[in-house]
Amino acid sequence: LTKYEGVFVAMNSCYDEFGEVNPSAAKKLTRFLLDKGVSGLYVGGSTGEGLIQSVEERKRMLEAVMEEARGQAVVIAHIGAANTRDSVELARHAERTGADALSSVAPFYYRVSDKAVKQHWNAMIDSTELPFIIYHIPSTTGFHLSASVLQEMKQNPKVIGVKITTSSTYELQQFKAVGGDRFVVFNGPDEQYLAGRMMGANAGIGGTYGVMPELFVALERQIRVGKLEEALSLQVRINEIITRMLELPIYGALKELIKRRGIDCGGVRAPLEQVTGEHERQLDELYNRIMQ
Ligand code: HMN
Repeated sequence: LTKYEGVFVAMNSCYDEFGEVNPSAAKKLTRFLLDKGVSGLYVGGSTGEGLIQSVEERKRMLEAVMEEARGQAVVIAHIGAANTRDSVELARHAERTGADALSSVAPFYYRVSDKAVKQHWNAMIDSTELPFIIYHIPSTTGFHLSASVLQEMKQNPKVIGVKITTSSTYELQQFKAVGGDRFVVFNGPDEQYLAGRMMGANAGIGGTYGVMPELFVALERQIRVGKLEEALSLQVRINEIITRMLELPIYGALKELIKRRGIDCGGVRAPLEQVTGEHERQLDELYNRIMQ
């Protein structure tokens, strides 16, 4: 197994009852995930609410994870922000804290040119010695990464991979073709982990892995030994769960399910939506399906 293969959990952030980052819960969640045998953690991404936290909070969250995970799992720090300056500060902090790699979405809110996007990413890349993983998620950033921009970015040997969150496994395969064998492609949508791996992804980064790490670790294992029918039936089982999760406010539901698994990471930060009492029955059903 090379360093960037298998299941990378897009980790939730943990808050206390006042909504402040809760390092001890974050360490517990880290321990829970590592004990399940995941390959690594992705901190501060979409699921991790990094984009709605202050720079200081993002640092605190990463520090807590590193304290627990150092030397035991690969940690990728998502440092994407709406402005380049914050991302550079987060990049330097991630390097000092011992993260293995950096990753960032494209600039969001303002629609900027390809040239500006490259400058944004290059500023982060140039600020440390760490490897860098592009995070392609056009549905939220509005920036669509083309094969030619990927090709240019890849000229820099520090750019080791791309995480692709679109439903096109054709696009995933095209990115793999641009990147070549040693370039790491991470599958984004958890619903198509198996499909992504078949089309060339080396690994996956996903938010729902965190509430059912056992199922994704088992799925990855079946893929690796070539038992594709078994892998498909696991993916189908996972998708029955995800489909039901998507009927709820997804990030709020993930936090509740983590609570049911024994770690209280608090709720989600506004404007993300909490689950409420009316969702109780659906959450119970989800929990039972996961634990079956
Ligand atoms: C992250 O940065 O949190 C994840 O890597 C993003 C990941 O691809 C998730 N996508 C979004 O949150 C938009 C998926 O895990 C997603 O939640 C899942 O496939 C359910 O649709």
